[in-house]
Amino acid sequence: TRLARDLPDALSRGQLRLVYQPVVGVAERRVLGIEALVRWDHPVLGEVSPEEFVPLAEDDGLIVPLQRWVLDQATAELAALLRAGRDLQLGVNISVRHLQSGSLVPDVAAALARAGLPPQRLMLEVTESLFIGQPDRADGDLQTLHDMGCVISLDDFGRGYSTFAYLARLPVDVLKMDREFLAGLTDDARCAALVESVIELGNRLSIDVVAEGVETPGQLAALRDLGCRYLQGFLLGRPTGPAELAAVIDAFD
Ligand code: G
Ligand code: G
Ligand code: MN
Ligand code: NA
Repeated sequence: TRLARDLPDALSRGQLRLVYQPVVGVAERRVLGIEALVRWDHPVLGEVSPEEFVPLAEDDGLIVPLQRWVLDQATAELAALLRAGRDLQLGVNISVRHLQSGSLVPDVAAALARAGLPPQRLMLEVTESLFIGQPDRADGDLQTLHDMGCVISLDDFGRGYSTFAYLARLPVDVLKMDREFLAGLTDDARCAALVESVIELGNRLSIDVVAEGVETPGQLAALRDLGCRYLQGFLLGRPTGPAELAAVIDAFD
């Protein structure tokens, strides 16, 4: 396909960029973190979603250089925000292929060193679907990253399966509750009970829970009432380029 053909040059031609979506603390009433989301501005096709090109990169052996670029770019942009006086954590989505390649640990260490960031500033977002199958070296590398001080989050929690087994097996600090949970939150008691259970699970395991996909004031109020402390979604802030990000962050203060 055209996308697969053009992808190898996208990096070298500077066609990739990052946007950032805020994560808001309910008690803190401010932006505590930002999640980096990659975009490809294709010269002919326009903006291409990572849902389309990340799988292509994974099949074509391009995912490691792509993820390295994401790590380097995002840590550099976070360092600039910290220098400008903001206090934030950075979330980066990780590909299991990068983890399995064995180079994620040195690539993360290099990005942090280059940007002059402590590992505690970096949250690595892994998707549970990545771990379907036998425990392997990826588990060990994730543990190493956790031991280094990086924050590990389980992304899209609840969408796949065997989620509880991952919690037993992996060093998870943060659960990002899949936005599917919010669909019926305000009008379906069973849905509210499910969300409450995930928050309770996090409390019992000392794992922070972030609700993803918060779109309405009603959802926000319901989540707050259920004790959810961290929120992300279009209501709190859309993914934004680095130029406008500081204004988005400051608008909460
Ligand atoms: O930002 P958007 O909603 O278009 O993201 C679509 C999907 O792409 C999400 O599942 C998101 O986690 C994933 N994604 C966004 N940025 C990255 C990235 O830098 N690396 C990887 N591996 N996935 C990403
Ligand atoms: O899989 P992951 O959680 O990384 O996916 C992030 C994607 O979710 C981003 O591409 C972002 O555009 C999308 N997203 C973020 N907030 C919302 C929201 O409130 N509603 C919907 N539908 N999508 C969202
Ligand atoms: Mn994510
Ligand atoms: Na998610």
